[in-house]
Amino acid sequence: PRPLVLLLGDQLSHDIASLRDLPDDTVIALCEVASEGTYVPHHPQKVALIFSAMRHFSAELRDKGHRVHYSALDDPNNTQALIAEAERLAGLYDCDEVRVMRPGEWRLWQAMRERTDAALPWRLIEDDRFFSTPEDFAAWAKGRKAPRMEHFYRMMRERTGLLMEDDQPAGGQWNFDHDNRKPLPAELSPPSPPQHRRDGATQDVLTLVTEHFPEHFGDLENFHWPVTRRQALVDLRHFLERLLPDFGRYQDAISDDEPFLFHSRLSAALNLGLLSPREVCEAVEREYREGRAPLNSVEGFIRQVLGWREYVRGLYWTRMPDYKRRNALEANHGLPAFYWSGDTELRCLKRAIEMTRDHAYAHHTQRLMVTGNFALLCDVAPEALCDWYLAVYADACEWVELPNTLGMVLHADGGLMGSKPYCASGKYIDRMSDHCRHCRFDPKQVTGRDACPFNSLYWAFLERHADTLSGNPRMSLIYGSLRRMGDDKRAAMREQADAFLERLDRSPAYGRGLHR
Ligand code: FAD
Ligand code: DLZ
Repeated sequence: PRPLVLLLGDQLSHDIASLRDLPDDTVIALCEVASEGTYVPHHPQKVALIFSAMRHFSAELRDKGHRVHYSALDDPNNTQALIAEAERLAGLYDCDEVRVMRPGEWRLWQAMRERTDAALPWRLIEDDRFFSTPEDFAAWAKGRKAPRMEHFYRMMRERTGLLMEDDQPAGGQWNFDHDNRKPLPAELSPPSPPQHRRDGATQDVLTLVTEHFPEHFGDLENFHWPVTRRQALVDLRHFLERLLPDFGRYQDAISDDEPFLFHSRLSAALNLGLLSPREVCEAVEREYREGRAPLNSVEGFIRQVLGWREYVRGLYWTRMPDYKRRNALEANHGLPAFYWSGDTELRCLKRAIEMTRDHAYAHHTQRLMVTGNFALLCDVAPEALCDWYLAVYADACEWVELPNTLGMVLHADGGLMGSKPYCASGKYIDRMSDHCRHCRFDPKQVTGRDACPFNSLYWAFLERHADTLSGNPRMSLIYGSLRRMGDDKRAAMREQADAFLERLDRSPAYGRGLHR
C-alpha cells in the first residue's frame, strides 16, 4: 500500500498516531488552504501561527527523511479545500488510501467519514495525544444525569497519578480555588513573554497573511507565538521558572494594561501539537515536588489541562452535532458591532477587545467574565458569539472553543459545562480588575447616567430568565435579593437595561461571516 497521510494544521507532533507504522513510500501532505482560513474571519496571527508552524514542521519531517508534499496557499494548483487537496495529491502520487487523524472539528470529521468507502478510501485514526479519548469519556458519562467536570477531573487524577499521594490528592484537597482569587496588586509587574526570532519562513508567512487576509480583524505586529517545538519549549520553561509560582494566586485577576499576567500562553502550542499535555502537566507537577512552586498554582494549572481541557473535548465529541444547536436560554441577538473594533466606552470590554486585536489572546477570566458575561447579559445568540471566539484567538479550535462559549459562557447547553451561568455585575469586574478606575461608568451605581451598564443588565437578565434559572439551588441567594428589591427599583433598573440594549449596535443578522 502507498498511503497519503494528511497532516492537519493542528497535528504537528512527531510521535502522532498518523505518522506511526508508515510504509516506505508514504507521502505526507500538509496543505494551506483558503477555505480553512476564511470560514470564520480568523485573526491574522492565528493564520500566521498555523502556516508558519506547518512550514517548520514539514521541514523537520523532510530532515528526518520523510517524503513530504507541502501545498502553499499561493500554489497555482492548490484546490484550496482540505479534502479536495488531499485527493488531488493522492492522485498525483498514485496513492491508494488517505490516512488522517481525527481533526479538531466535527464538520471535517463528518466530511472525512463520508469518504471511508470511496474508491480512494480514507482511513481515520484516533488522536491519542490527549489523556482520554471520546470513547473513554462516553463510558465515564454513561448513566450520569448531570456530568460534572469536578468528578471527571478527580477520576483523571486517580487514573494518571498526577498530584496523587497513594490514593489521596496531594495536600489533602482536590481543589485550591479559594486561594486563587486575588486581584493584581498595583506594584506587581508580570514578566514579559519570550520574543521568538522571526526567521525567513515566518517572515514569508507574515507577508502572505497580510496579502491574503487584509480584511480580518487583528494586528500582526505583536506576533510572538512559538512556531516550532523548540520555541514552545522556551515558552514552557519561561512559564515554569517565571510565572508558575504566581499563576494560582492571580489566575482570575484582570489588568488594564497587562494582557498575560501569570498565565502560561501555552494553549496554542498545546492545541497545535508542539507540546503534549502530558509533558506539560508532568513538568508542572515536578515544580511542586521539587519545592519550586506552591500547590495552589500547580493544582490550579493541572485542573485546567487535565480537567477542563479533557472534559470539554469529551463533551464536544460525544455531544456533537446537536451540541452546536443548543440554545437553552433562547438567546437570539446579534453580536455588538464593537466586538470587531473595541469602540466602546465600557473600559473592561474595550481593553479585552484591544488586547485580543493586538495579541490574538485574552486570558480566561477576560473571555468568561468580560466579553462572555456581557454577551450573556445581552442575550447574544450562541452562533454569533461562537463564531467570534473561534475567529479571534490564536488557540481557537472548535472542540475547545464551542463548549467554553456555548456551554460555559452562554449556559446554552442547559448546564453540562457549568451548573449555573457565570453571570456577574460590574461589582465582580471592579473587585478583580483595575478597569473601573479608568472607566467613565461607576460600578457602584445601578441606575442613572453614570451607572455601569453591567449592573442593570445583570438584574434585568436574571428577571428575564427567572423561569429557567430561579429554581436552580445555586442561584437561590441571588433570586432572593431580586425578590426583596422594591418594585420601583426593579422597574428603574429594567428601564435602564432596556434603554442600553436599545442603543447597542447589534448586527441584525448573525452567522458565519455576517456579523463583522
Ligand atoms: P492558562 O491560564 O495558562 O491555562 C493553562 C492551560 O489550561 C491552557 O493553556 C489551556 O490549554 C488549558 N485551559 C485553561 N482553561 C481551559 C478551559 N476552560 N477549557 C479548556 N482548556 C483550558 N481555550 C483554547 O485552548 N481554545 C479555545 O478556543 C478557547 N476558547 C475559549 C472561549 C471562551 C469563551 C472561554 C471562556 C474560554 C476559552 N478557552 C479556550 C479556554 C481558556 O480561556 C484558554 O485555554 C486560555 O485562556 C489560554 O491561555 P493560557 O494558555 O495562558 O492559559
Ligand atoms: C485554523 C486553520 C487554518 C486557518 N488553516 C489551515 C490550513 O490551511 N490547513 C490546515 O490543515 N489546517 C488549518 N487550520 C486548522 C484547521 O481548521 C483544521 O486542520 C483543524 O483540524 C480544525 O480544528
